[in-house]
Formats: sequence, structure tokens, C-alpha cells
Amino acid sequence: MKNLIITLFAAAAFTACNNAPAPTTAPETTAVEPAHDANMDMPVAQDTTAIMPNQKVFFPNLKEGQNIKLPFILKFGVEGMEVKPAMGVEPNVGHHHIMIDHAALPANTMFPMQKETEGYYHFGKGQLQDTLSFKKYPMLTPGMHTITLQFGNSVHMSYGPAMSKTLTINVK
Ligand SMILES: [Cu+2]
Repeated sequence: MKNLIITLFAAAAFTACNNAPAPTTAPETTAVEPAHDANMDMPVAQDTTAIMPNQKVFFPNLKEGQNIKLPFILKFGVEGMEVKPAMGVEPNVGHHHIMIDHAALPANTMFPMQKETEGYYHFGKGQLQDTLSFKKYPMLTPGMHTITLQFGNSVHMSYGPAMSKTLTINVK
């Protein structure tokens, strides 16, 4: 008798599950809010504003005010996060981006794609360095420029200023 009750209970539970499948789509939102609420609308992406004190990017071979001569092999450094090619979104994973003469991007902002002529370069294969040449970086004319390393997640959403580093360089 006890076994029968358990069997019936299990069958009932199974039926109940079948009758009430979990929703497969998120509730539709009617209003699209601008940047400050963007994370609410993108449940698949990590809250890119939640940067811990041990997480940062840096330039391993470049100092503030450094004189450089092109071509220059620029290395990209990151601590507390992992560089992977842009595929699925994972917490604390992403890739590097370089911006010439642009400030760090606010968190949850989409990195401009295919805008190299405007000074936006993304390294979605997980590259850890690039060669600064005048051919690829024509905006690096002689004189002072800012160069910003910006970490972003696999869908090119910025992790924000906390995961960026900006230096001024003097191109000779
Ligand atoms: Cu990217």
C-alpha cells in the first residue's frame, strides 16, 4: 500500500510538471530604457558594473607619458578576469579593446564595432598584444594621444571604467 501511494504521488507530481512547463521566454518588456537600466534588460550578461578591487587591466610595457616610435608592440594585461575568444557570456571573462583618443566606456555600453578608422579596436580572438603601426592606427600621428585599454565581455559590452586603463603617449 505504501509503495502504491508513493507511486501515485510520483505520477501526480510528474503530471503536474508536464501540465505546468517552465516558461521558456522572459516576460516581454514594452519599454526599452537607456543605458542606466540596460543591465535589467540583458539577463544573460553579467552585471558589468560589479568589479572587485582585485580586478583590473593594465599596460605591461607602457608608462604614462612614454615616447613611442611606430611600429610598437603593445601588450595587454588583465588581473582577476580571464581572456577568452568572444563566444558565450561567462562571469569574469572577456577580451581586450583599444581606443585611441577616446575615454573609457561606461559599464554595459556596447563597444563600437568595425570603427577602427574612428579609433576603436576590439580583440575578440583573445589577443594579448597588437602592433601599433601607422597603417593600422592612422590616427597615431606624431604628438600626444591617449590610449585606453578597455575590457569587455563576450558580447562586447564594456565592463566600465573600473576595467579600463588610459595613458597618454607621445608618438615620435
Ligand atoms: Cu569586443
